[in-house]
Amino acid sequence: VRRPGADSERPVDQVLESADRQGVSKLLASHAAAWEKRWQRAEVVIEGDPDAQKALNFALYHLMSAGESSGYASIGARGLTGRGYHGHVFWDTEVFMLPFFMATHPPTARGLLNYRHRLLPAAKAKAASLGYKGALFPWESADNGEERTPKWITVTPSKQVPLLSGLQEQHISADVAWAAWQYWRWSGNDEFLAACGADLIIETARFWASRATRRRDGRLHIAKVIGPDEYHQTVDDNAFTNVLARWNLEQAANTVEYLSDSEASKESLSRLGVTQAEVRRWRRTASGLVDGFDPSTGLYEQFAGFFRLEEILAAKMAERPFPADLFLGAKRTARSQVIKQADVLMIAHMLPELVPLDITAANYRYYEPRTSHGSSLSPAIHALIAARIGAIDEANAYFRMAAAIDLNDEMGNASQGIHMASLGGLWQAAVAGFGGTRVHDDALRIDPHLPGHWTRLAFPVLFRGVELYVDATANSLSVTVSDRVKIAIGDGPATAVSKGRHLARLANGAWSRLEQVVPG
Ligand code: IFM
Repeated sequence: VRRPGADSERPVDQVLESADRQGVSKLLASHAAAWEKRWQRAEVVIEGDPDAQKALNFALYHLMSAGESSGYASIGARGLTGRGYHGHVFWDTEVFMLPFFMATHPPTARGLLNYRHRLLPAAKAKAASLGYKGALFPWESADNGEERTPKWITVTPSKQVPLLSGLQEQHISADVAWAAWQYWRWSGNDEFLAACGADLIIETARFWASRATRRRDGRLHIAKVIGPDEYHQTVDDNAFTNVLARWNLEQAANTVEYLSDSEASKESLSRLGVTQAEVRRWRRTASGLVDGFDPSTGLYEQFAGFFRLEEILAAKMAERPFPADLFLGAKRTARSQVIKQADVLMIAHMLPELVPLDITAANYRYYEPRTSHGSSLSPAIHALIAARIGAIDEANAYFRMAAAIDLNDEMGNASQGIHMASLGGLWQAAVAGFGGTRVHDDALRIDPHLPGHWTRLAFPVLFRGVELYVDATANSLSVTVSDRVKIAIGDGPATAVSKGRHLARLANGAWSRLEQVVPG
């Protein structure tokens, strides 16, 4: 696909001539100035832990290098650094990397979402080819949005096994919808919702509405999927998939209601052909979907039948991370409770408002020892969740594990390129985990929990067009804001603060109110 008006359409010699005219020192100076500007809007400062600082610098450098805002390209699983996965785009981009861009460089986040929006026709064609409505994004996406997951994987020269992710890892559709919704919440940009976000959220909801089937128990089920944990395939009612699908359906209905209130946005609803009957169906489907949650234990069952599998604890098998399927064999692994990566915990990560802290902690305690971290996507999410539930030493150990994936070639495959999702996850572990930032309604909540040896954690974020600089120590929190914005500290209420610097202190485990110390 050619990007209209892009440099790639200008003859190469014209581009070179223009570069030549400017000369090396001018080009270098503008390059350095551009980097300086981006770095200032993103740099995470960690004092007291040079290794963590290095890991964040490494992550930010690669994230910024790989992202661009045209909407014609996205970011492959290995960024621009290697041939692994042939440059294909996975949920890694929307769930692991995009949050970094939303908070530091919204045009890139918007470009990544525009890429999915541009490829909606192919996602609709994929859903239709399987007999469903709406949009099913490809598990592995490239330039034209067709499914690029290989159908077979070669294990030995004489042995090939089918690769089912392209058919079954359907949570990708909800992941894209989640990213669109997150972008809207962070930016508050209604134009985006009307022009792009609504299409992504509604077409994916249409897929789930046609995908769920009613069984004799009267409930709705989603059969034959692969959740984030790829060791278990062709499973029914993966909790992550079902909860995200339910959330996707509800957000589609909420989006329609929100847009119906504004004359300007009604056009997008008529473009999408949404009817009130359809909205009612989304809500009915959402409330009929099973989710595997047992209120008596607080646990989500990862999928139907998971609790009956052989109980093998990855934590007792070997030092993690390790590929459990290579140790146990794929078949035995599939019959066991050993999992590859955060799966149920991804619900708590992506939808924290639906999973209270005690439930998050119960699921962390259950699934963490069963997780081998055979995927690079897993350790950073464990760092983030552990930080959120106050298990700071574990969070710190997981942060280090995530940092080592590329800097120590922990998985032994860095020659195929670096692991972009893990790098986006590291930023999230620092800013959303230890920094405790997340959107809460129309406010930004900040609830820092620093590892004992971190003497300072500071970072900028952009929320609803307002620049914030968060600067935390073990017992103080300074927030400088460029304009009026709503903030909540710890578990306190949201309050609007005006331009300037504000300070809160932690005493006896509770944050004081934010006091303005420097007016704007
Ligand atoms: O998207 C991931 C998946 O979750 C685990 N296997 C590798 C993919 C690409 O990074």
